[in-house]
Amino acid sequence: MSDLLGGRAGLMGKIPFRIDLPGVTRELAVWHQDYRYVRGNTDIITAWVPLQDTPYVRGCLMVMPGSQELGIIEHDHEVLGKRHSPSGVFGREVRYVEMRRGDLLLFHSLLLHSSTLNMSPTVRLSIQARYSALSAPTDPSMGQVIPV
Ligand SMILES: O=C(O)CCC(=O)C(=O)O
Repeated sequence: MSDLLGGRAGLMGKIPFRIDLPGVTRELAVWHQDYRYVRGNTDIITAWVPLQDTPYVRGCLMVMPGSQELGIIEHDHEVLGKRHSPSGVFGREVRYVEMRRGDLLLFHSLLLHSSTLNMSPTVRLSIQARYSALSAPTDPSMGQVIPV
């Protein structure tokens, strides 16, 4: 992590644990950059960890490779009542990131990504840990930053 962040790294104390029940859209994360929610600085890295095999039908993540190069994008569309996504980005390449239990997906806080619906008959569990350079500012809502 320190190599990726170019300095001593810290783990943010807020580590969400997601429980995505089959067919439930309530907590679906529409296309977004984590920076919109995590704030602090733009070089934060998310570690997305599925706790079971997560193929397409169980709601693997979708990403737009290279979209972190676009910088901070306005999330100008309201979706599902309370979430926001950017418009004007949907001409880009999209990849579905199917994962196995034990895999780890690391991505930059400006990378555009989205949930997909859990269409399997079983629950989808995941955690998202976030890392920042200790020297960079972080938002207090993400908790204390613990040196790693
Ligand atoms: O787990 C998901 O479906 C979405 C997670 C996400 O968008 C995130 O970790 O930033």
